Amino acid sequence: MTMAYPLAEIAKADNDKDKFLAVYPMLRDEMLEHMKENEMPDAAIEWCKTMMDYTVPGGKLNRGVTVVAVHRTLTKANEDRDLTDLEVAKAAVLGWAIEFLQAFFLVADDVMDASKTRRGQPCWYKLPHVKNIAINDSFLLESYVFTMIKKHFGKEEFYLQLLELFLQVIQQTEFGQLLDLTSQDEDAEEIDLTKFTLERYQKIVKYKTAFYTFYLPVAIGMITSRVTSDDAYDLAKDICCQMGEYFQIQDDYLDCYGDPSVIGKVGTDIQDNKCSWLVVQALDRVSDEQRKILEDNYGQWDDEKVKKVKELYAELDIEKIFKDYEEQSYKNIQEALDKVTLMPRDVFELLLKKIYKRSK
Ligand code: DMA
Ligand code: MG
Ligand code: MG
Ligand code: MG
Repeated sequence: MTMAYPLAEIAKADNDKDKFLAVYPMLRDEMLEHMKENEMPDAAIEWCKTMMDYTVPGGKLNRGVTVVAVHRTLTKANEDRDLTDLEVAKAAVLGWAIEFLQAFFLVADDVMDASKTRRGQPCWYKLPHVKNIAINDSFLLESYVFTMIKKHFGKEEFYLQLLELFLQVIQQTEFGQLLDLTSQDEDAEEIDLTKFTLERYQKIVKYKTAFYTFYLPVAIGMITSRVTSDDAYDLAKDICCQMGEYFQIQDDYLDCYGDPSVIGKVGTDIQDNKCSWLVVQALDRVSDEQRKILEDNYGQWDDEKVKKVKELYAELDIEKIFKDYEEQSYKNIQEALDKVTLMPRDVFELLLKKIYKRSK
């Protein structure tokens, strides 16, 4: 069964984020109701309620809110009108589908990356009563995505298009996570720095981040706004991949230089032996002795060794290299947007504004 959309709350809220948030309790309760219909006992339902509240709504919600914003921008451009509260509610359901998807990826990502905190609290798998159950919880979060899409969009003519988009983006993200997790041989005695190339880096981030973070919310907004031109989707993909690369480079920068109390997580990329943008840039500039420092200290859970890597980054002025990159990348994306005629530029501009010089 589906519940009533919280239209009064949506009408009352004066910004998209609050309108978006108003839809969460309905969706969560629908998922719990769905479990009841599947003979799940109260304790299982209670577990999932706690799990969803812990892992789903506590982030920046940029991806989810973007679905509403894109749908609004395209409706304004095509029909010269604002969205009704019902249209906002339905777009918000798809926005939440992305946020549930993101929670699925992050719960699993934190296990795989051995992270400690996320969104200012211990990672879900870190809770003593959760541990490995988090793996199944991540699968459940993914399954809810499809339950909510079917409930709310199962009768739309674009239902199959939506499903295929989600399935494709999930697979792309998992391909990216595969590359991210296998960029070093776990059993090797020494690390192989020759594997940390810019080409490899670009492929990892396009797949693990760009598709689900940028292309997915934009493409959903396009589908719900009945955009049918393949060229428009290709163009959106191209620009979203550029923005996604920029966004993940910021994430890698913040992993090392961000304030944990602001980003809500403690960095682990150096310890995890990640093919981070920072190490790729460092390798481009090191002397033979400096390269040796990286070989001896990168990829180990040892605070002294992490410190040595960070000292090397400071010597190479990686922070400045990032700041220059950030300016250049922003300019490049602006130039790409100048050429956009197939779609209203605002669709992408609003995404870019949200991430430029972000500190979290
Ligand atoms: C994020 O990579 C990608 C996915 C698909 C979750 P990451 O491990 O750098 O993310 P975070 O820094 O948030 O752990
Ligand atoms: Mg991670
Ligand atoms: Mg990761
Ligand atoms: Mg990261």
